Amino acid sequence: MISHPSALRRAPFLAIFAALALVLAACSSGGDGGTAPSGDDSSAGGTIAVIDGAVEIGADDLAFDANVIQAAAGEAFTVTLVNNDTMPHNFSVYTEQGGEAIVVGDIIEGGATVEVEVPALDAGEYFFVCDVHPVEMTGAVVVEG
Ligand SMILES: [Cu+2]
Repeated sequence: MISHPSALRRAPFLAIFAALALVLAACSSGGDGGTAPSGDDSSAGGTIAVIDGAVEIGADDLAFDANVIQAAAGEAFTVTLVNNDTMPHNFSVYTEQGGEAIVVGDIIEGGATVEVEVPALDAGEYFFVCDVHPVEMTGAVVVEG
């Protein structure tokens, strides 16, 4: 009779822990499920492709209007940055975030446009960024070929 009450008292705690574990598992699996389909980041900026050696990207509201640029391996291309914002922006490509600069574009004021020549790249994924806003304005150059 002495041990039974303590066992009964412990049971609800175990049930709570089990419930918490289930909730945590549900949350984390929900998070994973959220990242998997976001492979097509069309809602978060979208994908644009280099066509005939050129691609245009806009900047507005502290954001690029695309976060993936698709390009062909071994072919240089021109990125036209159209600054629709009131803030200055530029367009640069690095080997990776914090990596070596491949090209650093001129910083232009709102309303201006600049062309940035990106040299031919090997297949792989590169990092593009506005150097003025390296936290908010980033994306990937995906080179295939
Ligand atoms: Cu910027």
